[in-house]
Amino acid sequence: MKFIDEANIQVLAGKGGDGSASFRREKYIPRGGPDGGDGGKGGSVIAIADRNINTLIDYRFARIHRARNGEPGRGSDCYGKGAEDVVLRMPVGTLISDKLTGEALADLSRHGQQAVLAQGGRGGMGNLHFKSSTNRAPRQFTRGELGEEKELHLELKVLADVGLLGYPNAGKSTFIRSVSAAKPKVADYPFTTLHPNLGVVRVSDNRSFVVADIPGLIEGASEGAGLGIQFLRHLARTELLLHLVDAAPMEESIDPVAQALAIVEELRKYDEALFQKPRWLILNKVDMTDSELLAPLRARFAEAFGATIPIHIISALTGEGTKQLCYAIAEHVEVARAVKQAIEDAKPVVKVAPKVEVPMEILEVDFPDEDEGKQDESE
Ligand SMILES: Nc1nc2c(ncn2[C@@H]2O[C@H](COP(=O)(O)OP(=O)(O)OP(=O)(O)O)[C@@H](O)[C@H]2O)c(=O)[nH]1
Ligand SMILES: [Mg+2]
Repeated sequence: MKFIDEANIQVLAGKGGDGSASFRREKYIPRGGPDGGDGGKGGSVIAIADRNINTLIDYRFARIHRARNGEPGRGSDCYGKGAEDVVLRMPVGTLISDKLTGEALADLSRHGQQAVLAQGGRGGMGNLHFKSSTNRAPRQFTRGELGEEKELHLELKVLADVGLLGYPNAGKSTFIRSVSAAKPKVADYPFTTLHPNLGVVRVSDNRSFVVADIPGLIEGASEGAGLGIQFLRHLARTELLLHLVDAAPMEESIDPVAQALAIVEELRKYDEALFQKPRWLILNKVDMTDSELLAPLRARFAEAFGATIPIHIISALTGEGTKQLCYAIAEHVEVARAVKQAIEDAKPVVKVAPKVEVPMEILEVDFPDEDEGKQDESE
C-alpha cells in the first residue's frame, strides 16, 4: 500500500567564480591600476511548493539536479556572470530531509513557499576590491566558494480527500476504477480488496481530489470480524466519507438499510471523530435495481439516516450518475480545503535564521612583472 510517495535526489549547487587579480595594461599606460573583477555567484538549487503538482513521481526519474558555476572575474573590470538558480517544483506537503543525517530541512506546507536546498557558492573578490589608499596595487583576490551538495530524501503523505466505506461487494473498487486511473481488483466475492488503494479523480483541469478505497467492513468489524477495522485509520484525514451501498443485493434476505446502519455502528465504535465526519450515502448498482423499488428504498434510507443526509444514486459499472457525484464531491472538497488553508494561513510564519557567512581566505598572486612588484613595495 502506497500512502507515502517518496524520492531520493541529489542537489549540487554551482561554485562561485574566482575573483581575478589583474592590472590594467594599455599601450600607453604601462602601470595601470588593478582591474580584476569579482567572480559571479554559483547557482543555487531551490524548491518551491506548487499546488498544481500532486506527486513526487517526476523526481523518481530525474534524480540529479545541478546548478551551474558562476563565471570567473576577468581583467578590465569585468565581473563574472552569476549562474541562474535551478528551481524544483514540488507538491504542497513535501517534507525534505538530509538523506545522510536524517535532519529535516524543509516542510513545504503552503503554495509558493520556497526553500534553498543547496546554496550556490559566493563569487570570489577580484583585486579591484582590495584597492585602497594604502594598497594601490593589490595582488590579493579570493576564490569562489564551493556550492553545497546534498543527498535529499523527499516524502509526501498522499492524503485522501474522500474515503470509501461499505460492505464487501458494494462496488467500492468498481467506483474508483470508473472515476480514476486506479485499477484495483474487482470481483464478485467479498474481501476482494485486501489493502487500501488511492485514486486521483480529475473532474477538469486543476480540479481533482483523491479517493481512498479500503477493504470492506462487516458487522462486528470492531471486534475483528472480516478484515477488521484497522484500515479505517486511513480515512482519518479525509474531508468526506462515501458510504457505498449495494442497492440490489443478490440475496433477497439482505436488507440494505439494516446492513448500512450496522456499518455506521462499527464506524461509531471505532472513532467518534470519524463518525462525525460529513458522510454521504451512495446507492450503487442502480442498473440492477427495479426502478419502481428505487423511490421507496431511498425513502427508507432517508428515514433511517435522517432526512439531511445527502443520497446519490449511481451505477459504478455503467457510470450512470458518477459524473454528477464527482462534481458534487469536488465542490465539497474545495470548500473544505479552503477552510483548512485559511486556518493554515492564520498561523504565524516561522522565520529561518540567516546563514552565518564564513569569511573568505584572501590569496595573493605573484606577478612576474618586476615593475608592478616594485610599485607595490614602494607603497
Ligand atoms: N451491476 C452492477 N454490478 C456492480 C456495480 N458495481 C460493482 N458491481 C459488481 O459488484 C461486485 C463487487 O464489486 P467490487 O468493486 O469488487 O466491490 P468492493 O466494494 O470493492 O468489494 P470488496 O473489495 O470485497 O470490499 C463485482 O462483481 C462488480 O462487477 C454496479 O454498479 N452495477
Ligand atoms: Mg474492493
